[in-house]
Amino acid sequence: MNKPNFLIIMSDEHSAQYSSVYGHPIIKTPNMDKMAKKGATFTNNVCNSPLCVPSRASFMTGQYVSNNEVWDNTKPMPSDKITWPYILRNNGYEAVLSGKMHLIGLDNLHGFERNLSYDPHIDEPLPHYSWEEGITKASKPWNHINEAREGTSPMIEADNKIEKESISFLSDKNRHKNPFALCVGFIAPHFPFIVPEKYFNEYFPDNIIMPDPPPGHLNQLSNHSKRLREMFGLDYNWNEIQIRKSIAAYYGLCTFLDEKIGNLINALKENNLFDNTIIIYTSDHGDMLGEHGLWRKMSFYDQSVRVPLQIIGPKFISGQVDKPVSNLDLFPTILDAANIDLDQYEYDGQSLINVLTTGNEDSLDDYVISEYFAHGTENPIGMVQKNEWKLIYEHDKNPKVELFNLNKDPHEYNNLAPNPEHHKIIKELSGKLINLWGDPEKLRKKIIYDQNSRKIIRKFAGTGNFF
Ligand SMILES: [Ca+2]
Repeated sequence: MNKPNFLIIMSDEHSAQYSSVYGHPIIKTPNMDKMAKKGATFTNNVCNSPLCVPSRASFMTGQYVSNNEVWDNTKPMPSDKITWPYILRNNGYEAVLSGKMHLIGLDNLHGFERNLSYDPHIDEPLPHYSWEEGITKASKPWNHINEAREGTSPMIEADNKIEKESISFLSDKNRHKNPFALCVGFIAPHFPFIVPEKYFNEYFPDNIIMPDPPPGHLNQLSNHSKRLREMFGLDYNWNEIQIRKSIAAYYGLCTFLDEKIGNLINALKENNLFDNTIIIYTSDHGDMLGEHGLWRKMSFYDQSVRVPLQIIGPKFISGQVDKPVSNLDLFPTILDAANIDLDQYEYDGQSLINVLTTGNEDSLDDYVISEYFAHGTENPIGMVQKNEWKLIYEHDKNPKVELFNLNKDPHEYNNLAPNPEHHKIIKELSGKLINLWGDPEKLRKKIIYDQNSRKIIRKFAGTGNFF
């Protein structure tokens, strides 16, 4: 008995580096700093796909995108996929969602009993893309930069509601018979770049870091980055004030989010739940915030793919874990923490419980994989990170490869792949990806078939009716 409760917080679009606990010199996230004192901070945690729906499907199932086949933002996850909320419920837990999980289609819950608030992103059916249509060039610049300002938005209101209903749940004294798992999905710091004045004024106009790529860098970007710039209208010379407003609003949204995390943790304490609750904070992917000429995500640069992972538990260590891990590790970690036998389930991740209880990283895998099969590419792309090495591999007749040494080149400006000296590490890391994918060309064809099938289905079912 004595099963722990879970408070699992997943924000939207929060890069690890945009918080004080991960070393940002300006952004104030004092509650994340407090979490770091109480628990474990994973310094190299990545999402399994730098895009909402596939990243979240991997988090829910513990499977790589290439295994669960939730490729992109218009791909519903089949309702018969086993998820950690279903397994917790099958073991006596109450498992509820408050806010965003963005699993589209007819089933938005995938194991959660109910949504205490709502997911504002579910109501916006997203455009469907097919690789066979090629890369379309945006006809105008990305709109969110010109709209950046202080104020409020439906997304701020959604986060306030998500927080309020989560605190009501934690404060409900009638409900504490069974252990619970409350998963809170905040929208912040996802654009629109609009945040109430007190958060905005903390950073605008001068308390920000402007993107400052080295001369010539934007001309040397990878094909993938160039395509993203063209397709989403990111290759535009905005005026500096609007860029400052966008960055200040994002920083402000990080502080706004941090306050809400602090309020949820206080609610646990006030209701005598803190000592028997495991708290997990992560995000589905990050935001480029103008670095490398990019905004939004969809990229394997640090800003887009590395996300926070902080875990507090009654028997867990406090301190840093530096080996790379990924969000699909949370599936076995949550189940393991609830003393559920993992052997009966199929998942790709690894339980983090050993490192959380002993601090010993030796038993962790030494590499992580993240994948991208959605809009803005025409081929499967994957990332493999091991120690200081990050490989980005785009399948093609002649595969396009980038290799970065994250210790010597933390900003990822210097692609080492053309240097023959690195042939061995490139072979080793790309081998891990090919081993997962099998035949990459077959994978590409499978994805295109699925995209084209959904194109026909959407034509007749109507946009947003099924997906
Ligand atoms: Ca997202």
